Amino acid sequence: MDERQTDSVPPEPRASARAGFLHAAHSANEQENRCPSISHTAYLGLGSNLGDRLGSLRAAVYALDKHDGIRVDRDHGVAAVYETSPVGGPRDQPLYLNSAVRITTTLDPHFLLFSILHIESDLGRERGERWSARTIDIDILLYDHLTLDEERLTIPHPRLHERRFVLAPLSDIAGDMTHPGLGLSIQELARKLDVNGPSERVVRLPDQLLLVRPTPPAAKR
Ligand code: A4P
Ligand code: MG
Repeated sequence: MDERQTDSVPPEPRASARAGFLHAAHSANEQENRCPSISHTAYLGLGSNLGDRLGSLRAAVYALDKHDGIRVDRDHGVAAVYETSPVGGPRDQPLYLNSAVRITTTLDPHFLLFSILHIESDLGRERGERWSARTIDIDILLYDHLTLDEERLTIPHPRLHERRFVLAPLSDIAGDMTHPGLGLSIQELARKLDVNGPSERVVRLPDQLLLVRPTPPAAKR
């Protein structure tokens, strides 16, 4: 069955104060930022360790795919879900679910981040202490072969290569991609971390868990 045919539809993203800084920067030339004729490939990391973790990851995939200028590569671009122990932040946080998706997008990196912040806000993301528990976190891991180092946006994600909870799902869908700053493939970075890195828990759950439509809030018990 094509899961897209079911009738659950999360609400449209709403503006958030957090996204305001980007909105101000982009509202004036929104059309140019959408670059309708140019398509880019980006990889996004997804994480959740609060509430209905799997439901939040599914809702994020659904919202991304439904967003203007973003398409999730549902055939070959959705990683497995991994249950991972929290890295950094307050003690005694719940375990995370992490995954990653490949998107094609006509949005430039700044407008993509702006859109992601909207989606996170719409899915109940609240920001507290750094690296504290969250309903949903969506990070831009890679965007074409771009490198960007700005106050509000760094691409590739600056800690991508240090984290098994990022590299494990990213290896599923971008193992051969070269990290533009480090010159090693994602698989090579993952192997390096396996040998030298910290031993955080990363357990792979079955494939395709993310392609199930999210349950609409009204239908939840
Ligand atoms: N920002 C800069 N570059 C990017 C980028 N490439 N993608 C800025 C997305 N955002 C980027 O992010 C803070 C700000 O980073 C954004 O407003 C944007 O302007 P945030 O989502 O508010 O907060 P965060 O995610 O807590 O910050 P940070 O520093 O990006 O955290 P990390 O490095 O993503 O780590 N353990 C497990 N097991 N699984 C996890 O998913 N996640 C974190 C967060 C810590 N420990 C974890 C996990
Ligand atoms: Mg984040």
